[in-house]
Amino acid sequence: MMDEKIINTSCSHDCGGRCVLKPHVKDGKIVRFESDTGEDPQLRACLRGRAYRQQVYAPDRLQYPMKRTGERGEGKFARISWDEALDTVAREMLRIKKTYGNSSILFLWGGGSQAVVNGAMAAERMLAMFGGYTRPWGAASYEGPLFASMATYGTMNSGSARIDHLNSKLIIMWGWNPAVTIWDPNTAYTMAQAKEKGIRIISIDPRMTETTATFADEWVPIHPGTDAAMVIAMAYVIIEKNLQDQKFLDTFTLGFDKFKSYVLGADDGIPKTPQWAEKITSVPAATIERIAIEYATNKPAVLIPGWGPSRGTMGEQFMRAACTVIAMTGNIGKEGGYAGGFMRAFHSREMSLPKTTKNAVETGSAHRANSLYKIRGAGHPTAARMHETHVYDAIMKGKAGGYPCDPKMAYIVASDYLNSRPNVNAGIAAFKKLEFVVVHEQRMTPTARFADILLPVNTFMEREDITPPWLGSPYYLYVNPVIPSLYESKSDFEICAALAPRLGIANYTEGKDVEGWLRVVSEHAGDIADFDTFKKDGVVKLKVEPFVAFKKEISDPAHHPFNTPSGKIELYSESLAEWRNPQMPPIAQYIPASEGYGDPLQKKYPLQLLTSHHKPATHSTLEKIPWLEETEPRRLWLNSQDAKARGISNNDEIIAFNDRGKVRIRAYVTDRIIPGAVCLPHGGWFEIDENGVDIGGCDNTLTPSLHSPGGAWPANTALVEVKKA
Ligand SMILES: Nc1nc2c(c(=O)[nH]1)N[C@H]1C(S)=C(S)[C@@H](COP(=O)(O)OP(=O)(O)OC[C@H]3O[C@@H](n4cnc5c(=O)[nH]c(N)nc54)[C@H](O)[C@@H]3O)O[C@H]1N2
Ligand SMILES: Nc1nc2c(c(=O)[nH]1)N[C@H]1C(S)=C(S)[C@@H](COP(=O)(O)OP(=O)(O)OC[C@H]3O[C@@H](n4cnc5c(=O)[nH]c(N)nc54)[C@H](O)[C@@H]3O)O[C@H]1N2
Ligand SMILES: [Mo]
Repeated sequence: MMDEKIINTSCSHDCGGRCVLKPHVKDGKIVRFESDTGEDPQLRACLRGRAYRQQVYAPDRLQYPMKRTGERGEGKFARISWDEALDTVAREMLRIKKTYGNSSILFLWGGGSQAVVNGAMAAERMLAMFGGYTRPWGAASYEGPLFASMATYGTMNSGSARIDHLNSKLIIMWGWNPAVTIWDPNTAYTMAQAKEKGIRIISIDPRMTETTATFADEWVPIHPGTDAAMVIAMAYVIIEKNLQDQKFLDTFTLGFDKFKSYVLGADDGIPKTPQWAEKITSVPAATIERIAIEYATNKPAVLIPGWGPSRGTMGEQFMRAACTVIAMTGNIGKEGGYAGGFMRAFHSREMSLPKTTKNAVETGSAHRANSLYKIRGAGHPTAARMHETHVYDAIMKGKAGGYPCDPKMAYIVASDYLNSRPNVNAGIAAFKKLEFVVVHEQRMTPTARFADILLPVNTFMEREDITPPWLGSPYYLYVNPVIPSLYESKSDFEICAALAPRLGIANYTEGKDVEGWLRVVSEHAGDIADFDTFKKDGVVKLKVEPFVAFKKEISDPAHHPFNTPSGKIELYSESLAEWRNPQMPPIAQYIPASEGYGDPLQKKYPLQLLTSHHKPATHSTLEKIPWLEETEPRRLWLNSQDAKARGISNNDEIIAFNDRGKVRIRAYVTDRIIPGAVCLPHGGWFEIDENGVDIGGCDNTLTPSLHSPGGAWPANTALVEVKKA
């Protein structure tokens, strides 16, 4: 131990956490990890952080810059020097800019590094200074919840401190699996405390997750994509029994009467009874009725509407419906309640590099749709962007297809783009059409294989940065360098700083090194007392009151209106009414999704695909890490009835397929998933064999290029069939 050094640093991948890591270094090598041993609340690392040694020292770490030698995507590369790599990238970018204009440069970024300086932000800054770029819109994680939150509450700060759940009498987890997805480091600990305290916990999820198995008193399996119907039937029960908090509705909300007439069937002649919802959701009417009464009569109560059920092509309707039923019970702005929506808890600030240069490609660009602007406010997507799920179509068709630009090159940073975006085969075809692809990567991912120039990036063990928490928890983490950059790898910031002058950008760093930028960002946050102590300790834990969203709005409505056009919680939205889009009604409704329940395509592809986040990986980061794979190999969850009907046994090789692709993988035959649904956990690295079959097990080989009217992704909206391989 004597010659081991312990360094205070932190994890900055996009895995729902952001935790303290204390690597022990011996002879220049990381030999083991400790995590937070300090004061409460401890920010303890999960299995992924603790296995990080195998990521740092992965045998497929990219060691030096490379150029493509075979066909694009074939994976054949030759080693080149940094000078040759950067000169080539600069030459191609200058050529493309001159020939086609800046809008032809696609910036395809992801959450590989969720820190301030390194990752996507370093390149964003450089590309803005280069004259601009085209970026897609539509956040994979939460576009549906964000939209619903803005439409209903006018803010994304609609969460509560996790610890506040201990003040409630009932917790309903609706498509929420924090034992695996973390959702801020102390969530599972709080749920354990809630269970110990005897708080009743219900989980509504097509799968019996580890969260359900560990914490819930009751599991309610539901048919994926139909949740809005169950929520609306709960509203029916509450209205019928007159259990709604009418005073709350009258004081704080707009449009309950319009929602009520929909629920009672005044307009379409269909009362949204539990019996109506049972046929759609497969949840027994009696269960729906009982849970509705439990929720309306045990106060305060928490209903957590997860992002998983909202990550579908009707995603925002579930979230809008959930917020409506939450408002009906008056569980908003109160300790022990919960407002749902986006669910950011506003304890700490979001952090980013100062945006000194605007993206000129978007300057002056009209709002995508005036009505979307009204809902999304300052964060609205402009007409210069295409949705993430339409990028491949945009590459194929360009302006002639109605898109804002003719994409010619892709600059990819911190994203295994082809793997983590829907419809892999469409992506492969589109990428072959581009003139130039540059990728900053750590490992030989499926997207890296499609690069023309591949630039090796170091890990957060090899550089300096700051990591803000995932959803506004009260802390900040410092990333201290633990070992020197391995091989010839560089940080994203170093790469951009070396490339910028070649692109004619004179002042990329503004004379500041990384620490210099981090000092600026820390000061800007305003709640970090002393930068040097922060850097030394690796963590600042903020002493703040546990946040409860909308406390002020509820306790003092005269002075604190909601941030919506009407100043109320908008169960009915005039801005949405202006859309006149039956797929985006002004009140929450159950609307069947295409490739969802009831789609005639079910005759050909009867199984509903879920692509939930996977315990051993963070999307496609940390794939093929042996210690992690051992904890849970990626297999396709298949109910035993569906398996039997197809002659499939546990661990058999199967093919899951639809018109977009075929995936070969082993089956996990289990009653932990509702019949009629299958789950291929997100993130497997695709590998298309000579027969067109993905033998790498990538979920997105099967997902469609569709999004909801509000921009939600189709991650849990796809139909497939499964057969023995
Ligand atoms: N281990 C791990 N943790 C992660 C990540 C990771 O990749 N790996 N990624 C992080 C990131 S970036 C994000 S955005 C979050 C995502 O966090 P979530 O969106 O909460 O995660 P998911 O696993 O997609 O979905 C949560 C649950 O919703 C259920 N679900 C899916 N569809 C439906 C439905 O139609 N109805 C109902 N009732 N339930 C449904 C799934 O079965 C799953 O148990 O996780 C973060 N944490
Ligand atoms: N079907 C389906 N698809 C999904 C989801 C789903 O639930 N189902 N979830 C979606 C969600 S919520 C999200 S957030 C997205 C995530 O999508 P992405 O953000 O694209 O995430 P990854 O696929 O993990 O790719 C991140 C890459 O960054 C690399 N990397 C790590 N650190 C660094 C760094 O410092 N610099 C650089 N340059 N690279 C680095 C990693 O090696 C990895 O290859 O996926 C979405 N895709
Ligand atoms: Mo995400």
